[in-house]
Parts: sequence; structure tokens; C-alpha cells
Amino acid sequence: MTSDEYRILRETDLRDYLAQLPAIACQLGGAPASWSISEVGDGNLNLVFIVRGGAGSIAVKQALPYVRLVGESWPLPLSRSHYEHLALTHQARLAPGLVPAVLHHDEALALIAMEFLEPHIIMRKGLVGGTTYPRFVDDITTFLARTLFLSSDLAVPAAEKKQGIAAFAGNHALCKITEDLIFTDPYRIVEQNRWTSPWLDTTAARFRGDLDLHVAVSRLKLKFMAAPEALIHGDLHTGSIMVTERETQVIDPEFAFYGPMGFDIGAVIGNLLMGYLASSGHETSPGDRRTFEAWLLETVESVWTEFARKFVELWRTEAKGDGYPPTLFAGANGAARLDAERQAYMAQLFCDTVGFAAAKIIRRILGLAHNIDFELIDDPKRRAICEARSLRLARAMLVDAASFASIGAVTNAAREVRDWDPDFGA
Ligand code: SR1
Ligand code: MG
Repeated sequence: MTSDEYRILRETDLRDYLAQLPAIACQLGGAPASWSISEVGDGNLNLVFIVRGGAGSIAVKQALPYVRLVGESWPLPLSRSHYEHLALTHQARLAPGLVPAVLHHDEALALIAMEFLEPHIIMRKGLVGGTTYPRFVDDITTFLARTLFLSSDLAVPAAEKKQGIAAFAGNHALCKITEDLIFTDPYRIVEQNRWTSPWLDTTAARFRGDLDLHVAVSRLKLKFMAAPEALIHGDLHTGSIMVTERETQVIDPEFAFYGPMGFDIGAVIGNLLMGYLASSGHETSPGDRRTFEAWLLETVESVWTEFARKFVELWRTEAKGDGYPPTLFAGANGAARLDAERQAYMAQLFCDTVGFAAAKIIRRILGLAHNIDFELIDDPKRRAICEARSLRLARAMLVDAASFASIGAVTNAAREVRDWDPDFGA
């Protein structure tokens, strides 16, 4: 349902709109007629404008009443902009400095004006180019540990936590996209699915008939739907992260809701693994990206180990929620039992993370929305080889998540599959 005031903004409308906002006009500087405005959105859902003035620049995001990738035939509520704004302001409190500052929000126009991040680039683009990011591990693990722990029942009193769940419960249309596109559609015949044909035809068909896979992905789907553990970003792939050598910023939390923590951590790890397994497809000479690939696997390992370290540390120092009441662990051996319990909790979270990472990989290869890690490999057979390796790894991670005892086991499996020959012939 669109409000009466909503209209899709073109560049000229946006100029007039911003000109009547004194703080924004001042930040941009100069006469509105001199501002350069261009629509640069290349995501699946929204319009994104860059507005440059004499004194500064801003980014403006406007939700469309439909899925941009598909068109008007697939309506989508504008309310996602409300939830994105809510999530951005919440994340800014929980993980200061790691999300862009909101400058203005217009609920009726489903519009958010934000700090323009420059010279940041979308991390996925940097990874396709073979660039490493030294700050990434520390920043993303701080973001994950703080946003997840500090919105969970370990940190927040029960009533407040339930208010949080209620505040995001209306974002169900965005959840439904995930429920369908990630946990269901890649495993059944759906017109909008696509894959690199003909090389992946057999694998796609096998995945559609693989009951072990269907059980594993359905368990994860149920967890996604029925485990409001924390306020999750909900779409934390490498296209939702902007980076420089010195900074990391997490953007685009329009899929935010209270869900399972492993979904966010798995999104980061799954997308890094795709970056790794796509990398050979971007070689200009054999092996010329090996150093970059080694960095990616180290990064996968550190994302989990640093996240886990920071999360447990927060649990030791910031446990103000109603889960695990301190009085129950005050007696003899209480501290040791609680510590063992923390380890058990992290083991379960790791298992969830492995499964969610795998589901994120499979949807990008057999579902509707693909990513440039693979799509920019021009030669389709070469692309299919990288994708087939990724599917092989992801299937093992999804069906047998519990057999991956550590993050090292995941990176070892990725390393093994990196040179696996799917035998597509000459
Ligand atoms: C139809 S929307 C497809 C995908 O784009 C977003 O970035 C989410 O990942 C969603 O699943
Ligand atoms: Mg997005």
C-alpha cells in the first residue's frame, strides 16, 4: 500500500525536495541548481542517488513499491524503508562508527538520506578485483558481536527484548523473500530460477531431488522463521558492506528483524567462501591470485574466531539480560558450569553458521538473484566450474554441518574443493 504522498523521485524531483531541507541543503552547499545528482543503484530493490554539492555529498536511498530486479509484477511494501531506518539507528547505537550516519528520513516517501561513503567501494567489487582489506575482520566481528549479543536475551531484559521483536515483526514481506529465495526455491522448479546451463543442469536437478538437502535446508528455514534470537541485519552479504583499507561500513539493513544470529554470521562467511571459489575464474594467469585467496581463507577463519572471542567477552561483561540468571550460577562450580555452557552455546551457533553459509551459497548459484563474484566470469564453462565447486562444498556444509568441528575444517574443505575437477569435458 503506498501513501498518497509517495511518488517515485526522478533527479529533478529530488533536487527540489532536498532544496527545502535546510540542514541537507547547507551540507551540500551552493545553489541547488549546481548540485549533480545521479541514480547509481545496482541492487535488486531500490533507487540510490548520489548528490554532490559545492561543500559535500550525500547518498539518498528510496524504496520502490516493487522489486527492481523483476519489475512492477512483483510488488513490495515501502515499509521496508521504515525498518531499514529503525535498524540503522539501532545498529549505530550498538556498533558506533560501523554504519553510515542517517541525515534525514521521510517515512511517506520511503526515503533515507545518508552520509556518502567515499572513497569506500562495495566489498564484493573489491574482492572480484582481488583486493584485500586489513581492517575488515576486526570491524565486521565487532559489528556482529555487538549487534547480535547486545540485542539478545543475554544482554536485554525480557520485556525490552519482546518490544524489539514487535517493532520489527511487520517486516514480514522481506522475511518472506528470504524464506522463498534462500530456503525453498533453489530446491524446486521455479520459473525465475537460473543457473549456468548446460553445465549445472544435472546438479540443479540433483539438488531438486536430494531429500537429505531438503531436510537440512528446511530445518534452517524453520530456525530462520522461529528463532528470534537477536536483531539481525538479514542480508549481510559482501554487497552490503562498504570498505576501504582503513574502514568498514555495513549498509542496507532493510531485511532486519529478530532472527537467528547464525544467519548474519553465515552470510558473511558464505559470501567470503564464494569470493574464494570464484577467484580462479578471475585469474589472468594460472595461480596469480593465490596470495589473495590465502588471505580470504584466513579471513574466513578469523571472522569466526574473532567473532566468538568478542561475543563471549561481551557475555562475561555485559550479561544484563534475563537469560542465565547470575543467582543460579553463584554457588560452587557455578562459574565453571556457566563457562562450559558458553562454549556449548558457541558450538551450536557455529553449527548454525555453517548451515546458513551453505544456504547462502546455493541460492546465489541456483536461485533468482546471482552475484558478480560468479557473473563477471565471462566464460560460462569457467564460471560453471567455480560454481560447481561451490555447490559441492555447500552441500557438504548444509547436510553435514555438525561434522565441521571447527572453522579450520570449513577452510580445509574449501581448499580441497578449490582444485576439484567437475569433469565437464574439453
Ligand atoms: C528479489 S530480492 C533478491 C535479493 O536481493 C537482496 O539483496 C536479498 O539478498 C534478496 O534475497
Ligand atoms: Mg540490499
